[in-house]
Order: sequence, then C-alpha cells, then structure tokens
Amino acid sequence: MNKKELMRAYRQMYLARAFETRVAEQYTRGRIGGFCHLYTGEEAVAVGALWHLRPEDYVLGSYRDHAYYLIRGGDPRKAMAELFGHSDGCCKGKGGSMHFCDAGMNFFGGYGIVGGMCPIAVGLGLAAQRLGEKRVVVCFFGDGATNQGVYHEALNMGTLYQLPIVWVCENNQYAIGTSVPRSSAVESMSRKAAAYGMPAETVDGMDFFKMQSVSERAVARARAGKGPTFIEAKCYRYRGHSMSDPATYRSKEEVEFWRQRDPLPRMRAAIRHDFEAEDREFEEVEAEVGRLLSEAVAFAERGRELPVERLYEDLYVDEAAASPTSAGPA
Ligand SMILES: Cc1ncc(C[n+]2csc(CCOP(=O)(O)OP(=O)(O)O)c2C)c(N)n1
Ligand SMILES: [Mg+2]
Repeated sequence: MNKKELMRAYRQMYLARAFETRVAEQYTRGRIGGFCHLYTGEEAVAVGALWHLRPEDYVLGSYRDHAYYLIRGGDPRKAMAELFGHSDGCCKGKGGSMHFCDAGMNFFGGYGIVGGMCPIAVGLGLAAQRLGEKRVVVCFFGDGATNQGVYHEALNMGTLYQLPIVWVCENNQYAIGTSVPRSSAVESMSRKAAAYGMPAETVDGMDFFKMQSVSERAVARARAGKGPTFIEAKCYRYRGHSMSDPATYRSKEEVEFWRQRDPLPRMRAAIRHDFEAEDREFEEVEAEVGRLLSEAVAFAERGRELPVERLYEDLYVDEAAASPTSAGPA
C-alpha cells in the first residue's frame, strides 16, 4: 500500500472515532434519544474488513453501526440527522442509532437483534449466488451473537451452499457486562466456528494491517465462489456497552492495557515509520474531518422530524391488507 492509501485508511479510522465523540457530546446534551452504542476502539476492524470491497458488495452488522455506514461512504450529515430523529437522516429519522441503513449503497444495516444479521447475510449471499452476481457479503457481529441459535444455523447454511460471505466476529470480549469466559463454552471464536467447515482465523483487530490482509484473502475467496471465511477480530471497546453503561465491570488496568494498543496511534506510527510522514499531515486530515463533523452537527440541528402522517410510509405491509376489516387471506 502506498502512502496515499494508508492516509485514506487513517482518515476512515479517524472519521469513525471522531464521529462517535461528537455523538457522545450530542447525546449528553439530550439531542439524541434511545439506545446508542459507540464503536470507539474497534475502528481497525471495520476499516480493515471493508478495505477490499467494491461498491456492489453487501455489508451488514449489529446496532454498533455508525462506523460501517461512514466507512462505506455514507454522508456524516445524514448519519447525524438520523441520530437526531430528523427527516433528512439516512432512514428519515425512523431508524435511529441502531438501524442505520442505505440500500442504495448496499449497506443493509444496523440490527438490534443479537445474531439477527447472520441469516440476512445468508439470504443476501444466496441471492447473489443464484443471480450469478459477483457480490461479496461482509457480516459483522459480536462475540455475544455466537451464543445465539440463529447464528449457528446461518453459519451452517453459509458453508452448505458455499455462499460468498465473510463472517467478521468483533470479539470485544464482552456482551454488555458479561465477559466471554462467563458466557461461551469455548472462548476462541474461530475454534467455535471450525465446526462449520470453512477457513477460520483469529487476528489482532486493533491492527489495521492484519485486518486488511486477512480480509483480502477472505474477500477474494468469496468472490471466486469458494465459499465463506470466518474472521475473529480480537478487539476492545473503550466505552461502555451503550451510552447508559458506566462499564464498572472492567478494571482500570484492563482498559489501560487495551488503550496501549489503540489502533489510531499505531497506524500513525506505522505510516510515519514507512513514509516519514510529518505530524502536520495527520493534523490536516483531522482538521478536515473536524470541519465535516461540525457541518454534520449543524445540519442535524437545522432539521425537523418527519410529520406524523408520514410514519406509515416505507412499510412492506399493504395498508388495506393489514386492516382488521379487510377480507384478505388469514
Ligand atoms: C436476541 C437478543 N437477545 C438479547 C439482546 C439484548 N442485548 C443487546 S446487546 C447484547 C450484547 C451483545 O454482545 P455482542 O454480540 O458481543 O456485541 P457488542 O455489543 O459487544 O458489540 C444483548 C445481550 C438482544 N438485543 N437481542
Ligand atoms: Mg461483544
């Protein structure tokens, strides 16, 4: 990778991090309601995993979803407006933090149901395969999802049908306040996935280079029709599970241990080492992202909620058929 590409990767990681900082500020001011889960600390996982994708590829993941949307090229103004519940948000303010989505850019969300994204990834992969399209599906989920029944069904079907899926397990070592050793009979997520007959690797998810290299192989394999790959990305979230979690279940030492492995300074150091980049170059990127995010907040502040009459737009259900007085099929 050349310097320009590495600076682009750094910018994506910085954007994901700085966006969450602004979200926390706005949440504390009471401008954002509902559940809100931040991705702070896990940036290298998503930036690395998505690095080799093409625009036609599908991406989906959990409720910790702001970063996926931004990295895939989502507009930070529409992201912030969505969090404010305003009509010019990426889902017209109807989704909120956990349900970002943009079908136009093949980003299929944002799921609040733990493990719920996995069967949808199977559906997307099966559709691409049957239609003869060369699309790849990248599906993100947490360590907690691996204890769900539907997750195992999805992994089984992915391999059975040799679907073009890259399973990315963000093993941040906690499901809310419950640690992996307290919840999973097998602590290694890649060992746990081995039963489903596909290559499964554990990588340092705090390292962009490791993530992009493992995902390069996985994406190429999926695109070549050779079936799914499982990636366990060992990582850490620096904040609590959601904005309402003070994270008292973790020791200061543990947090400090992972702070020492922060993916952003690590990436800066690598670029500096290989290309003699100056501090000024990083500061310029950070200032540009800062301006973009100030504009995103200002844009969200100017917005309005969708009028209540438009609440029932965008539903799959045919209003007449759904009415209790309709004579439709039972
Ligand atoms: C099916 C289901 N069960 C329980 C919950 C409640 N819940 C919300 S987040 C969460 C923890 C999930 O942890 P993990 O998959 O590791 O993701 P992380 O939050 O660490 O990114 C739980 C149990 C839910 N949303 N869905
Ligand atoms: Mg977790």
